[in-house]
Amino acid sequence: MSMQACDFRGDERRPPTDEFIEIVQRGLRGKPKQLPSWLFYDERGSQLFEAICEQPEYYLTRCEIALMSAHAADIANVLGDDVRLVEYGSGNAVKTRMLLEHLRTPVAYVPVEISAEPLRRCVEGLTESFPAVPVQPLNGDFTRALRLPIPPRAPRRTVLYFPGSTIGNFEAREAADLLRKMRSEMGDGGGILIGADLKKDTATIEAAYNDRAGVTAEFTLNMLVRLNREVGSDFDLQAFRHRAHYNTMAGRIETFIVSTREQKVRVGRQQVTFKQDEAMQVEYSCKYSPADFAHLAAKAGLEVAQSWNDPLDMFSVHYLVR
Ligand code: AVI
Repeated sequence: MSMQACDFRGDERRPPTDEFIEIVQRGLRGKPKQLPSWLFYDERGSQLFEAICEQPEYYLTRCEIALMSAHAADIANVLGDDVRLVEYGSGNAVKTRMLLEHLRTPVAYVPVEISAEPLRRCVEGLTESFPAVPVQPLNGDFTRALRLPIPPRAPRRTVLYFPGSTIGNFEAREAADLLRKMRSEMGDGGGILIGADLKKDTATIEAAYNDRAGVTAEFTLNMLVRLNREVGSDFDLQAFRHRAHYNTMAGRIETFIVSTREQKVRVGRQQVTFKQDEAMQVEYSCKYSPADFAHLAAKAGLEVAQSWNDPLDMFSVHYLVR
C-alpha cells in the first residue's frame, strides 16, 4: 500500500471510521505488514514533516530552494508568458514564490490541496504578496482527476508544478500513472515542472532519513499515535522503532516500523501478532538519476525538455512536455 492509495490524506478527508479501520487491518494482514504513508499527515505529522525539512541532514528542501535561487529566472523563461500555474499540494509555497517572482504575466495560480486550512493560508499569503496574480484554489486530492477552475483569461499553457520530490513517495508504476494523469490535465501545449531527489551515496541519503535529533523517527512513530487515537488500537510506542535504509538496487529509501519484541496489538476487533524484529513497511522515497527520470517520464508519454540541478548536484527539477 502506498501514497496512491491515499484517498484520505490529511485530517480533512479521513474515511469513515469503519473504512479507516478496514484499510489499516488489511495492511496489517499483508505479508509483509504495510501501512499507507498518507497516515503520516495528521496535524502533528505535518508539523513534524516541517521540522524534518529544517534538520541539517535532510538536504532535500535546502537543495531545492538553492536550485530555485539559482535557476528560477531561467525556469520562468522556459515556461514563457501567460502561464497558468497549477501546484500539486500548496505546501509552504517558498519555492512557488520564487517562481512567481520571475513568471511573466501569469494568468492564474491554482493551488490544489486536500486540507482546507493549509490551502486557506496559502491563498492568503500569496494574494498578499502577488496581488496581480489571480489565485484560484482547488480543495481536492491531486491523485484524482481534477476539474480545474475556468481561468480568468486564456492561458498560453498550463504548467503543473509538483515540487518537493513527492513523486518519490509513489512506487514506479503509480508514479507513471500519476504522470499520465498529469499529462492529460496539462493539455497539448502544457508541461510539468517536477522536483526529484537525485541518486547519491548511501550514507548521505540514509542520514537524511535518520536525523540525529530523532525528528524523522518521531514522524514515523506518530503513525501509531494516530492509530491509537483514531482506530482505538493499543500500540505500545516503547515497543516499536523507526528504521529507514537505502535499497541501492531499487534506488529508494524504505522506511519501516519495527517491533522490538514479540507482542500482540489490538486494532479494532483484530488481534495482530508481531514477531521480534518484524518490520511494517510504511514509506518509499525513490531517488532518480536523470536517466531514470527520463525513463519514468517516457512511460507516461512525456519527455524531459530541460533539467536543472542545485549547485551541489543533490536535487533536480525537470520540465516535462508531450
Ligand atoms: C514528502 N516526501 C517528499 C518526504 C520524503 O523525503 O520522502 C517525506 C519524508 N519522509 C521522511 N522524511 C521525509
